Amino acid sequence: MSEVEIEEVNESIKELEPVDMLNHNDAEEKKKKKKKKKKKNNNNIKNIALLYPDEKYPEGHWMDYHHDFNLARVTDEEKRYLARDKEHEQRWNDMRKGAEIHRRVRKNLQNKLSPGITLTEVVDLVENATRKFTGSDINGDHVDKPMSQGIGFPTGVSLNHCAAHFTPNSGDKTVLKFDDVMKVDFGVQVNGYIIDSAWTVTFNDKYDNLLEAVREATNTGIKEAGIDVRLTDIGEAIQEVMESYEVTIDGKTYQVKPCRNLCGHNIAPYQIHGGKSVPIIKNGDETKMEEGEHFAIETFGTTGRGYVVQGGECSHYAKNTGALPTPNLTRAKALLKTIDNNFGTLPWCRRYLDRLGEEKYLFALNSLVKQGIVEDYPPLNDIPGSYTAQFEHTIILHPHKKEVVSKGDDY
Ligand SMILES: [Co+2]
Repeated sequence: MSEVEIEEVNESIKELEPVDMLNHNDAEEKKKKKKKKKKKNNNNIKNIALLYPDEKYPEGHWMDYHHDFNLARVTDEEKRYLARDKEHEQRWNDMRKGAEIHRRVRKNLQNKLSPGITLTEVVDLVENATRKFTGSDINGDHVDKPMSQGIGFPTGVSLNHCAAHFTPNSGDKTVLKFDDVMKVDFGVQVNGYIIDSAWTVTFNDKYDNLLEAVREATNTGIKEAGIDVRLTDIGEAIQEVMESYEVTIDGKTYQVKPCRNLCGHNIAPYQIHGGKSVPIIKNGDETKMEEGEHFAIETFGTTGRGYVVQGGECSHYAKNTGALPTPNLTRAKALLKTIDNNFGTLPWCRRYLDRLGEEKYLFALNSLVKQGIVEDYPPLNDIPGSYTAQFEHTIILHPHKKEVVSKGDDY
């Protein structure tokens, strides 16, 4: 599909769809003219490899380790560490590519967000742009190398008391409202290396302090992260910052609480949760971060009780790893084949199955879940009436420094 890039916030959505469907020559002409103008804009949506012909992608934001036990890494043996880091250059470049795509996708979205947009339109903007930038727009996959790059996981657009794991299923008509607090959490993967980054969208400034609390809490987690740092210590630092904020919304004052059962995590190839959890409270976990690992540092703050529970219609799923049983049903076997071919162990949502032409699959899907072959990830909610916010970045623990690879000028 030819792409249209329209910057104007209000007209963009309404203008985009009808024009695309018209066959009239004058409409086509106008479109072409518009496109020509946009070609000069560096925010064009096309395969990102065309914008970086040498395939070298920009580095993220570099930060020194600040703990004493890391100091040797920036002085004495830096050269040796750097040599070791070089061995992973391809991996870092893949991640930087994913991060650059993430920044461009979210910038494009941010220009088009306003009350009245539907959540389906929001996720389509994110996912179609991701497909374009990664060059995986044919059936969501590379023709020759399936799953080599593309969407890392379903686009979360969780509202208000829903903290995470909401994405619309097909037919969802939810409209974004002026008073909503929306967490946009999406992923880009290149050769299985996933960039996981999120921010919170609001239109009403009454939430500003809540967002500030969570932004600062996430930045604290990033600052504290380092080789040999204990996970509980990161959680403790995050919690302290988060709870130091008070917010007043509609005349009621709240101390911001972390959602204590939500965590950041390390990321393994094609696996969004690599096995380590980065708590956002002091939880006593003395596991340490290690050199060469890459982590999603994310924090959630809330005006509610600070604990989320599953609820609402499920959209997110992922195949489990390890030894798995054979599906009982023939239909489930076929569905699993679709899952294996298109997602492997990457998370996905029902819309992606619909897009692949799968129909009437819920019974089979539920049986895969019951057998433990596929894991379901229902929406996670704090108490009704509460507001939750999230910020998240992906960081790389290089031997000598850390790199906040998904950092942008927006957050
Ligand atoms: Co994450």
